[in-house]
Amino acid sequence: MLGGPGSGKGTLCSDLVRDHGFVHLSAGELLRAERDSGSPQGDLINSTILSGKIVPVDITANLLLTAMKNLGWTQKTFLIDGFPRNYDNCEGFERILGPFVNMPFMIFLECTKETMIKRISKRASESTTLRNDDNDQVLIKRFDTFHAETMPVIEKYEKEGKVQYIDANRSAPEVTQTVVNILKEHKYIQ
Ligand code: UP5
Ligand code: MG
Repeated sequence: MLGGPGSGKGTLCSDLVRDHGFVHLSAGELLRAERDSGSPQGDLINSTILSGKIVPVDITANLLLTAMKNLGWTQKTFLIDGFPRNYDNCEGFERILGPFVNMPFMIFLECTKETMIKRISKRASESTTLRNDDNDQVLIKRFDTFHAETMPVIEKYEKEGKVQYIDANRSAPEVTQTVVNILKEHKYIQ
């Protein structure tokens, strides 16, 4: 699942896990958990997140690989949320996860910047556990990185015929239903 900050990746994945038993792996959540665990990589992860940049792929891909192994991966279909998000990530995806993981397609949540800003502002004002990147200064950088580095990834997978475009400006149930229909077509849901 890819999409800009606040496009609804996490919300969509939670709905699909609740209703259809997939396993959700958010690359951002894994990075935040690694940072908060006291890992030696914690400072690098935190400074990268605060600059709105993208963490070196060896860190992220290995966190995903370990999480999949720990969850008993051979039996599961995983929803990978927020990865790969630049060309470096794509190379590492192939090198580190490629031998084990088949990625049949990418769901791209297309959303206007205005909607994404509104959603993140609302989340920041309501959340009891505020993310340290949910503020205006970092958000500008997250949008810059999304346009400069993640959009080319979408274009790369588009050329391979692997992108499913979803209008993510709609309500969460509408977005989820559209994706459920796609997953049914591909036989990931009966
Ligand atoms: N909401 C959601 N859908 C809605 C809908 N359809 N209608 C109305 N409201 C909706 O949603 C955001 C908010 O909007 C929520 O309050 C929700 O209720 C509401 P959410 O589902 O959380 O959106 P999401 O797309 O997951 O937004 P998020 O902020 O998590 O996206 P980012 O891509 O910015 O964050 P992520 O955690 O993926 O990455 C954070 C940082 O980690 C990156 O900037 C980067 O520095 C680093 N990172 C890497 O370096 N490498 C990686 O591989 C991944 C992350
Ligand atoms: Mg998220």
